[in-house]
Amino acid sequence: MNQRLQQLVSRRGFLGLSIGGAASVIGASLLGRGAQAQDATPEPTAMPGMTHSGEGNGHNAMMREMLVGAVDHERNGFDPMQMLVDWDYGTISGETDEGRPIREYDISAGDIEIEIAPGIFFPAWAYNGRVPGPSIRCAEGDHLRINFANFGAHPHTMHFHGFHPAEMDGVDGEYRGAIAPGESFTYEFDADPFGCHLYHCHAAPLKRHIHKGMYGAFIVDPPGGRPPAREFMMMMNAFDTNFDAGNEIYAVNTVGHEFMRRPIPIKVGELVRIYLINIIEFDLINSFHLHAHFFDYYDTGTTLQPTLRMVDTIMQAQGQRGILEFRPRYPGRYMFHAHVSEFAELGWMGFFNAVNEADYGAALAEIGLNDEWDFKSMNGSTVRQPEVS
Ligand SMILES: [Cu+2]
Repeated sequence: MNQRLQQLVSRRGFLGLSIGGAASVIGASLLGRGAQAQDATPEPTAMPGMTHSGEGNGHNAMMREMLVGAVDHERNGFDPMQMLVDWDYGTISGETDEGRPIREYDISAGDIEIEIAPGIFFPAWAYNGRVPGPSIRCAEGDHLRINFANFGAHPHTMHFHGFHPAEMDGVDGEYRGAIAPGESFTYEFDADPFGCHLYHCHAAPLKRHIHKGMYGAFIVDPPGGRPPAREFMMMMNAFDTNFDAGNEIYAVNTVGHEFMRRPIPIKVGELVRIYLINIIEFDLINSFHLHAHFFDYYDTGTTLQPTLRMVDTIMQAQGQRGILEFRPRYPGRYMFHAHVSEFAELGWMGFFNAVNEADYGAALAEIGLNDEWDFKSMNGSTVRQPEVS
């Protein structure tokens, strides 16, 4: 058994997991190297275009460090690949006296069980039945009405990052406070300032409500928009499956190693923009590292000029977020992951698949995507609709 992984497993107390889950994860990382229980362990899912030629193959070696099998996205009711691009614009239901759009969103809270890695289930509390919740997107100055209804078994709130009056802050015990099961409340404020923000539940105990899954992206476009780009929302999250105040599975958009199994298709030369948010509980720092490229970074997304240029790693504490921009230079598969090796091994690692224009359709098809995903990734902005190249 790989000694390093063995230490990880014992430190994280995987025995607290259900039998199926424990077997799946331990099998994922370890059984490829040993002889035991091979029959009961599913074979690693081959990455598109990958060959399994033997020990000398770098990709193959990496696959043995991965979670194996696939999560049933249909049963979950959401797909991390779609979460990259599925913005929720709400419904424009009128305009203010000054002529600004009124955008309305319907958000509910509820209790669901989600599969966060093959065979590993987590009892989540969720906004609109998904973790993370819907990626709320609007333009600076839009007047927002968030109609929140609690269908869960616990009191919850919606606390948005951004300027707003105290009554709309969504904090337990203040003003309207937590919304009890069966009750509802409308949060109403102007979208301000533009940036890459987030919302989350602020009911007590806070760390429990957050790590259970109650958070989502809140993206406010600047007046005039940003330059056209292929845009993705990445929520760095993690799950404490045995409630020992430490995370067992780490991910972007909930499902561990999902983007290893399905590399994200991008085109050589195009501008790629990532709205990156860190919400993980229990660990102080998360990070994002991109292989073979350098990117510009806009801290909190509240400026139009980068706050960091030409970096390949950034770190975020809980609640921090920012925008990354880069252009793929050469075709090929490029990793992105937390530069905290433990997080990467426990799920927070993925690939971009950079291809030339002519090969893009095939790259989409390889992982079951179509033109609609391509269109959504190129047309996220509420302000400026970029041309689809
Ligand atoms: Cu809550």
